[in-house]
Amino acid sequence: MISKKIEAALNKQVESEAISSQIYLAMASWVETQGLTGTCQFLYKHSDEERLHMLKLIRFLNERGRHGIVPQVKQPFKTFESLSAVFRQILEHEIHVTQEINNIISLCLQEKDYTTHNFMQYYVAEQIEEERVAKSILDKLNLIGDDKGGLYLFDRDMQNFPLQDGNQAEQGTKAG
Ligand code: OFO
Repeated sequence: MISKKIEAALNKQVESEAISSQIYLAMASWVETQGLTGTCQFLYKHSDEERLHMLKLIRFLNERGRHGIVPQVKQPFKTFESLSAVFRQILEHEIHVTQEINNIISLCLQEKDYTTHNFMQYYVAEQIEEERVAKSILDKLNLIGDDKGGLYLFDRDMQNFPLQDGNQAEQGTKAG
């Protein structure tokens, strides 16, 4: 069984993943209203992926004799300044989430909880990937600037942007 301290930290992370899912969902919805049908697909899928991150934590807590709590989440932003602003916000958000994951990792070491430490490696790898993806998309948008033709092609490519396999997260603790 994991300690109360680790339980609290993981439940805080459950909340953070729920917030991430809502943020991506709000972005997807706004982007869709702007006619960017490829980019909205990417963001809807990413919202689902964040939900799976949350679910994986809940299942792990329950399997380890504790209780995963479904949090109340406040409403995210409804509108955004621009597509670049969306991805700037995503990058900042993911850097913040990486810090949260790192804090859990150091708590695991403090508590000598090597099982949770091992489980959390999935999140460490995810954060490297998410920061990389956000940064590379932002770089592309910076290159495109105000070029409408470039934006059209960007949006078309985003439809098939490869995201991490959602099934991996769906497998509960097995992938951890
Ligand atoms: Fe859950 O990875 Fe983003 O926030």
